[in-house]
Amino acid sequence: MNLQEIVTKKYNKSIADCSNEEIYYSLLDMTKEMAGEKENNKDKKKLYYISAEFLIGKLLSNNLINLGVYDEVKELLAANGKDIAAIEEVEPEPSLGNGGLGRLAACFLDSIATLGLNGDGIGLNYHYGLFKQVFENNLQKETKNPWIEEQSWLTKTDVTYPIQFGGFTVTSRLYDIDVTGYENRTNKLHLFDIETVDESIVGDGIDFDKENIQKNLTLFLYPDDSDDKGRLLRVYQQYFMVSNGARLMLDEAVERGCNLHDLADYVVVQINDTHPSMVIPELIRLLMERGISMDEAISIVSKCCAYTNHTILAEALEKWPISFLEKAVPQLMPIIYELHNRVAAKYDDKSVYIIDDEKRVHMAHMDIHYGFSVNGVAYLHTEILKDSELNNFYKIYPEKFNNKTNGITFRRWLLHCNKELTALFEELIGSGFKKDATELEKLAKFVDDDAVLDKVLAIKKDNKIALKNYLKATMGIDVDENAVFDIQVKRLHEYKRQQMNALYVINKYFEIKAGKKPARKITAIFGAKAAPAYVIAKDIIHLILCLQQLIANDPEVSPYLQVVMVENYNVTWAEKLIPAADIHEQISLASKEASGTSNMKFMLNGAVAIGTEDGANVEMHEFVGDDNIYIFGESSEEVIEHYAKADYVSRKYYESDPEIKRAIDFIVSDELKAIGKAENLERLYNELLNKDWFMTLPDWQSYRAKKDEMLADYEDRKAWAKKMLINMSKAGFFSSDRTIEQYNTDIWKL
Ligand code: 26Q
Repeated sequence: MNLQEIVTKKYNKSIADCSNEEIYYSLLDMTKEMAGEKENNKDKKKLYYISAEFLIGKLLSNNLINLGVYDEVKELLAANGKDIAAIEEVEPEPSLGNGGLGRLAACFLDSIATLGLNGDGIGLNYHYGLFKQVFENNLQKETKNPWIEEQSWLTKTDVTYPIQFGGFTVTSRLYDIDVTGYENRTNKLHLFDIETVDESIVGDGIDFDKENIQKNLTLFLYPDDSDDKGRLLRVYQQYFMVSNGARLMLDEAVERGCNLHDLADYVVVQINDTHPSMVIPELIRLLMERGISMDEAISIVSKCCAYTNHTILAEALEKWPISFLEKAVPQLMPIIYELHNRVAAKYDDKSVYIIDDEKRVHMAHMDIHYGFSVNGVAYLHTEILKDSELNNFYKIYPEKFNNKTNGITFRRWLLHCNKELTALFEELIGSGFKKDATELEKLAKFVDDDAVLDKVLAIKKDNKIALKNYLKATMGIDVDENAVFDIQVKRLHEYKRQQMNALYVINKYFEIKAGKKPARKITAIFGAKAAPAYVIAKDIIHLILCLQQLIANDPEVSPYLQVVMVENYNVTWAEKLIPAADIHEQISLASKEASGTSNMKFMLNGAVAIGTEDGANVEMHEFVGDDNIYIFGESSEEVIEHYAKADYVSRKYYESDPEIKRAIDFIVSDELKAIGKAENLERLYNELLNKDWFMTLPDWQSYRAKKDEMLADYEDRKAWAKKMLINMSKAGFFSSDRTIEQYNTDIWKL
């Protein structure tokens, strides 16, 4: 049915008479119907990308683009007096992920379908996505973030499984979301749920009874931290996900003719960090239940499972106490003991054991021993895994280790979010880049074409104006499109060093006060959620919000400097912010950011990076050369050495550098305390002065100098436009289509 037919059937109205909501629900039906017609799941071998997070974002426009009907729908709506952008606003964002890892999973599903590969996602149907962030008195508050309405992208299936936990059993229910490929097949995102979840146990905030598993199992996506009760619930969630996933894989394989002994010819499982690692013992258990010996089951599963590591932060490597697993999933423990014993019998080195002396199960160790592939997510990250973090494993299994540098889907991060730039590319190099992103290299031949450079600058300006209007409409904030938009958006974490950017702002504030005015107004834009229990991260947000208020109210400074922290940064915000950026901040402490993916999105949209040699920045730097990216700071080797020697003392930098001292002292100044809370500001001040675990101060002067150089270069508009064009022309490598092709060639072999 076409849109008019659906609208007539559903509401018995004309399109013109419908509300935006009615149009949205009708488009939802239309899209689902079109996606369903493209379904195509006949190949023998199938990939399951299993992940606790899929940060899919709004789906309407993306699906319309992928199904090839976006322009048609937009024109039809316009002819009936409707604006597609207003209809997009109606869709709630499914925020089923924390950040990079979850968004990566969503980009990968898009590319898997676009490349026509037989691969589905498996995850959980969280009723509340990542908490909604609200600012109150310059502090972050968290509220629940529902996204499931009466009509949504979810399709209820008749697949249900009994899932056993220690002492009780729950009944699952599978819901599917269509994953439309760009002009190709439709795959599925399988999200498991239980019917007894009770949304009424949550008040306005995000607190709830963590012990009633029947009522809370899939209620919330975990923000990346929690107390012990929360951690136990997380184990229940993880097992629920993998047990359902494993049953689905086996059932589907059998349906395709598999006899289970040859499972590895039918199934490959990509384990997205350690959150789904229990899929390994669960698959073994289920195979044994179906009559296969333990030896053989272990051997089969080891040929099916591949593991991706997304972090080297020690605190993020999951280690579950045996007591948790005994309580939640006792049936897995005999298998985990057996997997451990086989390792212990073979190797003396306790650092590669699955169970440690403190009776904790190291999930990553299980993945590495009993999976056939281990990959990092950028060149540098994989090298660090091999050389240090996982070196003891690399020595045992060199052949398992491989790199898969992350990528992003250009459908969402160019075609959808930057239509004007997409149109310019098409005019210049044709539309081949939509299917083969490396064709963007053809843009390089226009670096000396003034007319093209002018167009690139004009499009950037238009996008800045669009962001200006959106900021005004949503937050009541005025920005000036002639300012340089310097943007840092990502989760708030000390290693990502938003605090360093804030110290730059403070220093600029002092310079302006002293009469040293920048050539052009600088608008420093931040967007970040802090984990609810991450105290220092919340203090950094507080500092940024206090600076925003202080500077806005200072007529001496505000013509030259502005701070904007957007509330509730999410995928929807990213789609507005990234096309409008002049400068993007990728300033993590070298060695700590596994890859980063916003760096790729900004690059593709013609922003220029200031960054450390970290994560995928290293590869970006190689592609664009020294003149088109601003690199500063200590190298990952130097940083790793500081940690090894434990020789970093932040106070030394504070005492020997008057600029640093002035900036840090300002955090606890009377001016800021008059706006903010002394307790938070003092805690942050003390942290920087006495600890600074992520080494902000040693990199600060080189950061300041590099950013000043960058801002000066920005004034040569033509030279800057060239940098933009070169960045865009080199972004093709960072398409997730390339990443997925590499996963398939090296790991999945579909
Ligand atoms: C841990 C324990 C309990 C609950 C939650 C978690 C948890 C949740 C999310 C731990 C980690 C995450 C997310 C990690 C993540 O997003 N990592 C990022 O992955 C990106 C994709 O590979 C990289 O680009 C980033 O560099 C990396 O930080």
